[in-house]
Amino acid sequence: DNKQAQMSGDCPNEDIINKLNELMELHKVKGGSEDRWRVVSYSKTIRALRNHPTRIRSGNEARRLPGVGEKTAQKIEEIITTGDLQRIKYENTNDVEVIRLFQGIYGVGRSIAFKWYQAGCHTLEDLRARKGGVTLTVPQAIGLKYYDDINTRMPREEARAIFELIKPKALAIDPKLSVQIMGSYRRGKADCGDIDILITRPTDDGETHAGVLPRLLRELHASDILTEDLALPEDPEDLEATYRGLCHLPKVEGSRQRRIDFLTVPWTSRGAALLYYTGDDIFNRAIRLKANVMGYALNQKGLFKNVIRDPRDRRIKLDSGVLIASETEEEIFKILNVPWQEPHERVR
Ligand code: DCP
Ligand code: MG
Ligand code: MN
Repeated sequence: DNKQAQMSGDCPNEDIINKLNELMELHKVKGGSEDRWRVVSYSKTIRALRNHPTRIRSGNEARRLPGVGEKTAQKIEEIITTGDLQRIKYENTNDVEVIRLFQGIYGVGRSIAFKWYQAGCHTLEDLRARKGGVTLTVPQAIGLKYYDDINTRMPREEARAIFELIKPKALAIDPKLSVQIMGSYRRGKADCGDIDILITRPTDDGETHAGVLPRLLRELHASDILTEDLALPEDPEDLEATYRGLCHLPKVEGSRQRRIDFLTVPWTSRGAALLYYTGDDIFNRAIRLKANVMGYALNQKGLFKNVIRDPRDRRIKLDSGVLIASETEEEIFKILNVPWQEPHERVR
């Protein structure tokens, strides 16, 4: 079926999708208002092409797909007949390349990348020389220093090996902790961009995991597993805290620096947290949207009803509503009427 075709990459229109995707990515980097609606338009076309079971043979045929306009149909015609899309070369100017390169630095978004470009930095070496008097925050400087490592995905075996060093150290602090690896690893991916670790603890004995994270971080630094801090928890005593940093396999010659995220949550919100941090991000967007359509709101803390949003800006909550589910993933799926999906099925 289509899903199968999508996963195995033998979609009959894969070459067209790839070219349109390349163009879409360029517009994403540019990020102007025109670019943004182009991104929306190309993503619709790509979705339509993915769902189309047969090979598209002409621009006219493409024009009949849902959401495909005249200009996009012309581009598809060009890809079919020439195997290429000239617009990609036209959009792929030097600034786009450089801004994309800079966005690979931890903590750098489009606007900072653009600012540095304007200041005259066009390569990572320029940034290292602080050309044009640019300034980097401490985390950005670490991101620049380990640019290659951070932008290289690790084999899942390495994520597991690092996790297996960390988990016993956490359990040594408190054997009742729940310590789980999430993100792409939990989805079963063969490679991981980072290691995402969720920590929580049942409270039936009146205890909590308060204070565990700072202790664990200290021990991981002492044992040369953690190498750099990128973002420390705001309030380390809080049950809900996040940490971002770099780690590596200690005592392994030439082991690469890897990104690691820790997240602690109250025991009661573990299901919602697990759901959110398992992803993937597109799955999360879809399930959040489903919740919204049903009049609920879903986030990493739980599923809520009676949320009142500002009609002028739907992102603003006037009333945070009433919590209806957060302890297990299963109950959240159930209330949302979404058939259970194993983590490895939760992919775009
Ligand atoms: N997440 C999300 N939206 C974001 C960022 C993250 O919903 N903008 C959720 C879904 C992700 C999870 O958090 O799966 C972990 O985030 P990561 O950035 O670590 O992404 P993954 O682990 O899925 O992929 P990667 O292998 O690239 O780390
Ligand atoms: Mg991850
Ligand atoms: Mn992560």
